[in-house]
Amino acid sequence: MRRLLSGNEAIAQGAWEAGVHIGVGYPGTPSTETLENLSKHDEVYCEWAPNEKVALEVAAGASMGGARSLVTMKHVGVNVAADPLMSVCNTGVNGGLVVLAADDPSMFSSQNEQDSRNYAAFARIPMLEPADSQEAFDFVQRAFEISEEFDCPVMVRESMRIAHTKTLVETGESHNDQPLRSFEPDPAKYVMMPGFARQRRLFVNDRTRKLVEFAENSGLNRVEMRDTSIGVIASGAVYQHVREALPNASTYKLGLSWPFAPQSLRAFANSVDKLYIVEEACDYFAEHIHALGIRSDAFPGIALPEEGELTPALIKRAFSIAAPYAFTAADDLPPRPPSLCAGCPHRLVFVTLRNMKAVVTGDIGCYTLGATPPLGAVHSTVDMGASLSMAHGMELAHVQERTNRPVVGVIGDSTFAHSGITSLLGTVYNGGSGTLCILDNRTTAMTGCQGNPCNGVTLKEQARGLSPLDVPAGKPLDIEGLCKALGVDDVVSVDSQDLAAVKEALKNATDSSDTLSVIVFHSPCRLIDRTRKSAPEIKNCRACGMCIKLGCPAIEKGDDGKAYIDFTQCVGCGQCAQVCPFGCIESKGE
Ligand SMILES: Cc1ncc(C[n+]2csc(CCOP(=O)(O)OP(=O)(O)O)c2C)c(N)n1
Repeated sequence: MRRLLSGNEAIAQGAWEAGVHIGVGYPGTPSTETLENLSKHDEVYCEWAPNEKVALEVAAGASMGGARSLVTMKHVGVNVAADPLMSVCNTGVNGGLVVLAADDPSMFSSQNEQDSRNYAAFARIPMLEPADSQEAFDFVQRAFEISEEFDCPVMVRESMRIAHTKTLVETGESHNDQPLRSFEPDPAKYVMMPGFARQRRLFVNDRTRKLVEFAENSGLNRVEMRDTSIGVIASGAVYQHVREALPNASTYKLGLSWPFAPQSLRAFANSVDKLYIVEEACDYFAEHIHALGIRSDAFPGIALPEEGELTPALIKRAFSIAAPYAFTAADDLPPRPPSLCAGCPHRLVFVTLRNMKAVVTGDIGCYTLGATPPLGAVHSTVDMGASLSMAHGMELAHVQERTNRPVVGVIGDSTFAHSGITSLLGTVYNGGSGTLCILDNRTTAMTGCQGNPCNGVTLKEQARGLSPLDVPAGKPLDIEGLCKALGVDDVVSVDSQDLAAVKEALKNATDSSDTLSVIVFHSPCRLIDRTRKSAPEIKNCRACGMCIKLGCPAIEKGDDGKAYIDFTQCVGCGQCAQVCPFGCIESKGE
């Protein structure tokens, strides 16, 4: 059947047709929809893990037990999963184990730009890199076969352009009902203590030699000879851009980004006059191909940028071909910086922290937007879970005493479950004090409102239509109970839509600077709780600007300096009525 599928949909379809038994991952753009699509199939058990390390370990266990397993994550998730990855590449697999790493060149939705291909070379496991949805579908099936044939996990790498672009795919019709492989205990293979690990290291070296032989004839790389004056090596979406920019050039399209096939690369290099390597945001191919003794030529035109996504226009410029258009936004478009949604339950916490002049170590989620004007309340965002441990580090550097500003760590519920728990434990263990805020909006909002341990809704339940608001009582994590169990004495719960309560809780916590306080702010994300109240009315506005400083997209400042409500965006949350010092904003209630 021919279908129009995104790369993520195609990977889910391919995995299903390959008879995958288990899908596990942690959400992260651009990988998220893969597992969401796979979870719709009754034959496949899927779950969100609290983080990528756990996801990979669950998949590794399932694979060891004989199940074909797919584990999905975004590129930074591979950092979190790197510890098990580097050892599972030694143990090898039983059922096929495929790791999807979704990269985000240009950082459309990420805190850094890194290339997961380096991980495949580092771990010495094959990496397949599709250039369209058909290949995404085909390659994931090949990946399971290669994993089982060579006894190793296999990575599939997609960039955002492949993950989210829809192209035609010839799919099969049916789930391949793979039997579970039998499980035989094998400590020498799976118990990685030094004596066994050394033996497995030899196995990995031997496997690497076999994989290089395989690379030469796998059919995953494709040589396309056209005009031999120019030869280009490229992969993934960049290959498509090369075809568009240089339709007559010969191409060596890498579908297997590790290991390389030295003989066929050399043969291609020798068959063209000039050899160019075109890749985005890193020199991965160049470094490896040059290391094989294959030289490439410098671009005749303007060098390719060292960061960000490539486009056909940029590639044309590198070859001194006039590019008729460039994908840049027109200069006269009004800027539209990201902001928290109207009614977002995170907003009043940041307004209060800003007004208190707190030093805030932030984290990754919608609430990172607490850093943007007019809130401007967040001073760091590094990686998931860092807020709490960095607040402890600030304490060790005596920032509060030296600046006379309270230091506050702020983390979301999903991020707390991901890696905040151990950070908090570290602070408790080492006798730290300070103030930590957990913003529980009942969901993993940033990546599309997935379930997580704090709301308790599972991926399979969500696939059946359950909302994070409908979870049966008792199943969600008791965040306050957990914090107390970790040893935090001062734990309070606050409604984050109640400004007076938010202020009081933050004042109490930061006043007692020698105590460790955790404030758990509760109120559901507006994307899962869609109830709207009538927009409030503004009467006799004095143009003080206090409500404008909320940064709510539903409030505008008119030319007269007064505030106006955009009724199409307002959800009637009442936050603006609470900050108006003159009582000019009247909530209309239900
Ligand atoms: C290691 C890692 N995995 C995944 C992501 C993608 N990601 C960004 S924010 C986020 C979760 C945010 O959820 P939560 O902490 O509940 O905050 P909310 O967005 O709901 O405010 C995720 C999964 C990431 N940035 N880093």
